[in-house]
Amino acid sequence: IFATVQRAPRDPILGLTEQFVADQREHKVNLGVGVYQDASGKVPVLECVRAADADLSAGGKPYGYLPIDGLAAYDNAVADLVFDDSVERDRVAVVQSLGGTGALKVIADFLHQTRPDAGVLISAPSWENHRAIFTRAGFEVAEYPYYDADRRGVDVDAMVAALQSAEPGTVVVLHACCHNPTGYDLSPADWERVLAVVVERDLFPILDMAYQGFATSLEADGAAVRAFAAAGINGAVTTSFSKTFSLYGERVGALSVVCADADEAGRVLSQLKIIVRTTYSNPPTHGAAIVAAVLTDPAQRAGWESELGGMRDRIKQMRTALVDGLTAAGATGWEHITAQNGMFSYSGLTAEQMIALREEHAVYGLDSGRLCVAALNPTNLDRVITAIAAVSN
Ligand code: PLP
Ligand code: TYF
Repeated sequence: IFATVQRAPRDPILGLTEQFVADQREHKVNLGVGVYQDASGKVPVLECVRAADADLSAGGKPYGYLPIDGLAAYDNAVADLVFDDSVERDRVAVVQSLGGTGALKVIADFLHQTRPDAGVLISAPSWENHRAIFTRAGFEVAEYPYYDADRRGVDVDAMVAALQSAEPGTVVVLHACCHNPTGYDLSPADWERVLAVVVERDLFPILDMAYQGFATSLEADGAAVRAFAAAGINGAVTTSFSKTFSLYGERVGALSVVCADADEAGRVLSQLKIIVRTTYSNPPTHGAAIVAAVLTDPAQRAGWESELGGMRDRIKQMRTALVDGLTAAGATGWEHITAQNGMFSYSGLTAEQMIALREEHAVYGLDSGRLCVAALNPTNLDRVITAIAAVSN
């Protein structure tokens, strides 16, 4: 029956990790996949997570099914974190999701059910899974201009012009902060322009928020989301706690859909629940229980903010150290690396140079030039500097 099934290409990012694992060279460095590692090269277990996990285990609660839309305490805590008081809670339909990816899948299916003819726009470039998820849900996916390689930044004029000419109802996927893959974010003034054109053209924004707190602070990184909500715009927010709680494999995320009023939110939630029920029935218990416990306990929440700040500061230190090291090695023109936010850096290296990094120096990054600077540490930094200096001279 499966004789005609063709072999699918590997995920470009996760496939690279497979290649990295198979590499026998001792000093190999993986700057491919977006996973934060601490100064000793380990994926951290946050103290707040360790404490909440211990409390949960000691409580000996059984692992029953959660409701279809997830743990109520979790959904409420997420709504508070994401929106604060920018919108009435009863206007927002929230479902716990399987990471940020799961939230994107649920909103993609829901939008395709309700507005199958809408177009979907993602940034050029974007996280590859954005295109894949919306294509698989049945949409035509196109791009709006975003990254300007010559100016090393965002071409916001071109972006706004593209949104200006989009059909009303077009779904626009925006990166709320820490753009993946480039690291270049919109400024507050840029966001105002984007918000204005979303209102004017009646577009449906999805703010994908996978890195809240990795750029500046929880508060500042969430400002665009709160501004959209406060402007009364119907839209969605997809939250991931994979990175911000270092809970990658627990699959903790949420979808929040901002509706016109409480009645509409109730109707939307009822449809989202059908999608969940027919896809995976209900979400897993443990990760969401941990996040809910931390977010709702003031001391634990303060502890989380401080640990999140620690991850953010360490990434910024590594960016600075990388630029300083490259400059000291005689390579010039790397300052853009410290102007970027989050875990990723569009280095500006060409595909050829990235292949040379991999083949000659065992330093793994994406062919697009994207490096995960959150995987740099004092031990691998010099190797990476030497390798980049070598391929860029
Ligand atoms: N959205 C963006 C922009 C991402 O970079 C990621 C990265 O993993 C996700 C969503 C998905 O996150 P998760 O691993 O929680 O599914
Ligand atoms: O961009 C990244 O590296 C992260 C991790 O299919 C990731 O977002 C990469 C690919 C993928 C799922 C997660």
